[in-house]
Amino acid sequence: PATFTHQFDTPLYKGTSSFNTGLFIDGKFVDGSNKTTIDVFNPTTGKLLTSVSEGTEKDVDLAVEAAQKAFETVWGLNTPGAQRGELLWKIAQALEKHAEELAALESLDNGKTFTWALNVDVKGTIDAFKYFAGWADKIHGKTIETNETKLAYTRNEPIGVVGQIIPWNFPLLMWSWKIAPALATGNTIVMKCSEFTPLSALRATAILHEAGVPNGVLNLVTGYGNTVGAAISSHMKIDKVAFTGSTLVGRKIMEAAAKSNLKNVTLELGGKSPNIIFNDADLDQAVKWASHGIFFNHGQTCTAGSRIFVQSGIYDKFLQNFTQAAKSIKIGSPFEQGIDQGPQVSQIQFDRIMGYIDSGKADGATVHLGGERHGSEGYFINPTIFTDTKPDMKIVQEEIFGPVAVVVKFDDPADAIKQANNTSYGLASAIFTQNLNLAIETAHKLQAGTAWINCVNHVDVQIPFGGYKQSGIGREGGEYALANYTNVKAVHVNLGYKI
Ligand code: TXE
Repeated sequence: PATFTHQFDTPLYKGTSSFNTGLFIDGKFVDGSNKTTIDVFNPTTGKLLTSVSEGTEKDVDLAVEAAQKAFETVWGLNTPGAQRGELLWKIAQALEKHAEELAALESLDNGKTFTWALNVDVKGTIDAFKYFAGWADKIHGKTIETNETKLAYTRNEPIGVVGQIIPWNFPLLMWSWKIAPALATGNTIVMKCSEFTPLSALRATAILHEAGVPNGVLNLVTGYGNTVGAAISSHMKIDKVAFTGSTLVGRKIMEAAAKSNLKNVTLELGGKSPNIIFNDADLDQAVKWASHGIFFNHGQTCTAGSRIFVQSGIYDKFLQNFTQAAKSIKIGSPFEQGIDQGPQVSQIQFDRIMGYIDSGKADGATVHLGGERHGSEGYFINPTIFTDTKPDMKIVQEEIFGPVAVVVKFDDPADAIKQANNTSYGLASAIFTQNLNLAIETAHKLQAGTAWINCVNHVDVQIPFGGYKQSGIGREGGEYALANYTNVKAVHVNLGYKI
């Protein structure tokens, strides 16, 4: 397979990255069985960057075979948890050595700023391996009392070969949030990264191999969703699939799982997260967080605080300051000093977001700020604020996944909660107030897997993360993630009961 070499000569990072762009199966980079490739574009310029191997259903079969062999020989119950933990810690250290290179690849391929890529994506990736390294030798069952003639206990056993399908908005971070808990619990992996952003996963997979991950334990099949993704979710020898992406595809994955071998499914899907700002909020902080909530990662965050409900007493002042904050966002090349926002990830996403902006205009909402592309090259969109919306408008109901906020005025807290819950999603929510009772009462009434009080988009790997309603099934992060990758076996030992 081909090698991709890129010389970075930018204000923020200088260095060379060179790695194989094949599929990674059984410890080796190989061509796809059809020898075809997928073009990868630079979102900052819209120009072709490179191409990577395109996997097929047959390649998924080969990866599953390798993963199964590894599970039965070198991984799973053959390797004690402490040893798996040690390897995860070594992986974290190896990734740390390549932190800047990985951040640069992420910026090049995804368009996020180098600084954020380094401090959020790569740091979060390293944190994930360190955190789950600690769990690897603490995966305990229980002993359960029934009566004196029985000893009953449980074991949390690895599932076996797991399939993992990830998106393009946090390519490396989602890769690590899937891989680290699966390895800690002793599973072997067939991973598919997004066809839009395969570079950091390819480089990081090679780094993991060098750090000592045995052949077949981690396999990466780059490819399209309707071929490789579909083959993973309908594979008869994959007993679990974990997915992050759109609700639409999440549905397809559950369907494929149901129609094949009823594999265990966990889903991290979209969101339309409410951000409720009460009259007594610290205005300056609320404005800064709200801006981070929607504009961080160019709005391409599943937890983005895209619906901002502001109580009438501070509505005007909030809108004025929030508009100022949005206007001060510096847009440009992700590798320039002082840039806050790079391009959207792809032409498709750019078009989708512009389509939502047009629908907001057509439905009669007011474009308070932005609403247009930025510059003439690449996929840049100016931070956009809509006001005067109605609850059933598409821009209020659907996930836009771009730098587009909807600001809504409210009087009564009960009405804000009702509007906040008026969505098919339930991923995250945020509340700004200095009244602790109001904050907690509101947090408990919101139908969402996360309630942030006086902050937004503040994710840590130690804390469970996942959705209510159509935002997903299962929790990643924290101890909760371990359940995604283990089967519970109950063992009954008869100590003398006779029949
Ligand atoms: O996602 P897809 P897309 C949302 C966001 C965005 C929209 C569309 O609203 O605008 O989804 O993005 C693989 N079987 N999110 O179309 O298609 C695909 O190859 C199996 C929110 O890019 O869901 C990729 O690896 N897999 C989200 C992965 O699914 C399939 C992050 C995600 O891509 C498949 C991304 C199939 N039939 C988008 N079809 C979040 N929760 O953060 C595609 N895939």
